[in-house]
Amino acid sequence: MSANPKASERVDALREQINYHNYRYYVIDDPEIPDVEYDRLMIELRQLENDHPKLVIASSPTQRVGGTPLSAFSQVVHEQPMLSLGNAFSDDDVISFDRRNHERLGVDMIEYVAEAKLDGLAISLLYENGELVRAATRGDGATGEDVTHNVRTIDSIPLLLRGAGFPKRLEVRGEIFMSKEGFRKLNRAQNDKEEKPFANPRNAAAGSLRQLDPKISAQRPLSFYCYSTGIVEGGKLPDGHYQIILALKSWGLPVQKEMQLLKDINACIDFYQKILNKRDKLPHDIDGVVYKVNSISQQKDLGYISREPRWAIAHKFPAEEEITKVIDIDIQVGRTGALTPVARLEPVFVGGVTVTNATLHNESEVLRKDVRIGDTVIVRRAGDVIPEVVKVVMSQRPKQTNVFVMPDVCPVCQSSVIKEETISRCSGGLICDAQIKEGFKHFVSRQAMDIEGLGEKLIEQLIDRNKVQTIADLYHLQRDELISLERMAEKSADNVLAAIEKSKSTTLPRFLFALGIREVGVATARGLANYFTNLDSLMDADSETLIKVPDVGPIVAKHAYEFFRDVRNREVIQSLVKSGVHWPDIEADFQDDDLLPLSGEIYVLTGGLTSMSRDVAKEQLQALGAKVSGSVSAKTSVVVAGEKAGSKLTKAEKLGIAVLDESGLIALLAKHSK
Ligand code: D41
Repeated sequence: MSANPKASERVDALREQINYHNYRYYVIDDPEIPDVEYDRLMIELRQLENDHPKLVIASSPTQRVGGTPLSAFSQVVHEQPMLSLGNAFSDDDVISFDRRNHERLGVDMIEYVAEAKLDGLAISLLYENGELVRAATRGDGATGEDVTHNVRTIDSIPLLLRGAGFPKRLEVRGEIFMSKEGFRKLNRAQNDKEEKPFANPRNAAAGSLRQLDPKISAQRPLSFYCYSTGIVEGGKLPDGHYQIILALKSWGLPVQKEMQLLKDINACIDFYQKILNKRDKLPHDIDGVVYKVNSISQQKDLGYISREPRWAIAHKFPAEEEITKVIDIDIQVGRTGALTPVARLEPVFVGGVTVTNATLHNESEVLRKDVRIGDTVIVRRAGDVIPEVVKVVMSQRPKQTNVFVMPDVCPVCQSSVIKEETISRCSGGLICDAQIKEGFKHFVSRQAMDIEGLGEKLIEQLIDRNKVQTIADLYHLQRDELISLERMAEKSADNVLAAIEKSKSTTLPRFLFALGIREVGVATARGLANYFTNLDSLMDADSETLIKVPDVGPIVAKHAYEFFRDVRNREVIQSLVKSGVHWPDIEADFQDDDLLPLSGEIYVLTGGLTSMSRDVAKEQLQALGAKVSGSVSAKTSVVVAGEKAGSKLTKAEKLGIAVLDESGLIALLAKHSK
């Protein structure tokens, strides 16, 4: 008894359109309409449902966030147990898995599906007549918790399946996870609210799913990919895991991109390498690759053993976090005198390498984490990053331990230590051996003078035996002085001398970088070189002039200015030049694309500006080195949103991209228009 047939028709049409656009967005990753248009559809639907409450149904896209918070989760007994996965830790384990399958099946060829193993939580979604009726966690595999109210808030999970042909009762299984970006954003928000941050995306996803109040879950950036099925009644699925996944996708369920049908186990191992190489670049954490026998009849023949299917295995990646013990806490002195506490660890295999040290960053970090000698700690090494201590396992702390204290004198030269905010710095300067050694290492490094063969050990010997005092002395080294050193054959001595000779022919940016002026990295060195074009004008520049260099602020200007006022530094430079270190002249050139203040940034302009035309804004941004693009993507650095900014702004907010309003733009242009 629909009071208003017109409204009812429109409501149906809107729901259909919204579901269709969700599918385009979340499943096939090819949105057809801008976000504002989508928002308009949702607003219209909400309005109509408000005006005609009788038309509201549970599967309406407006009904994702349900009523009142629960007081507890109810239990769900899985009609079909949710199995777990056996693990393989090496190629050999994988090959044995394949051999066992061949033996049991008695076939020549076995096709596998390989898919990235998402690091989230396994979930079961039950669809009845195409409608999501229940979502449950895996729990112990036999019994889980009913989290329907929270799962409904995950936008990528369809409340209604698309099309026809799906079984009347269909249980879809998959993984709920949080993207790395979503995790960072959530933790920033936790931080702003002075609430405890989550340790990793997996914990954040778990915590979000276990909220009793769906309004909170709804604000958490959760995602979902499906990877298998459970109950299937009143319909049939294809005889192939891959084909089933494609069918699920056609019904509107999201499927990950990192999934392939492969002809044999060798192709699986290749796939593993490929995924391992892109692990860091993926938008979400994964902890391995899963291989599954594709044929469902072969899966049935292979069967299960102790709740693990014989037809599937997880090929694990090296763990990025491991547990080990802190043997000692050392203090390292850097080139600029900064003292860095470093944990000496019992060797542990993590992230694919054996780790014996992990940085503790600075005093306040050590105290915040309360790391002590003797502690058991979690160390993390992800990708190429330096290993770090994540946290202490407090329950394993031995009885007698001491709180870490930062020394008040430099452990190398005994000069006093000065605190600058979080950084403790040795005041020894040129009398501190550690700083001198680090300065030499920096001078010879690849991006600086690039002197090959002059390694750490050699530098230490040269300094300890007084063969060199300053970097300029490197250019006066004699062949017999080098040969007299430990482990220095004549041939290597000649190679080192040749490398030193070769380094004399350099460039001004390299030379400036090599000097090791505080805060002057490769890019700043290039900026200084291009601005002043020759060393003399730079050495004589005052702070006001230095600040005019793109990318140079008051701090860098101060460091550079002070560096060149120091007579000792001027002497070293003079001596280097006298020894023959030289570089070609630089032509004044401010157009070098890498040097401009907004180089490498991608701006998008949207909405109307009142103080200038969009074209002028575009020109000015380009003049500062920015690229100006017409569409927002994950690569966009900043969106400038004028009046009535629409879908681009919405998208920027969704992607967590920085947004500037008109006054922000004006301030930005003013700041760089020196
Ligand atoms: O990505 C995953 N985390 C993932 C987990 C996956 N891609 N496939 C999986 N397949 C299964 C079987 C073979 C049992 C259907 C799984 C899991 N299981 C699983 N996740 C947690 C326990 C088991």
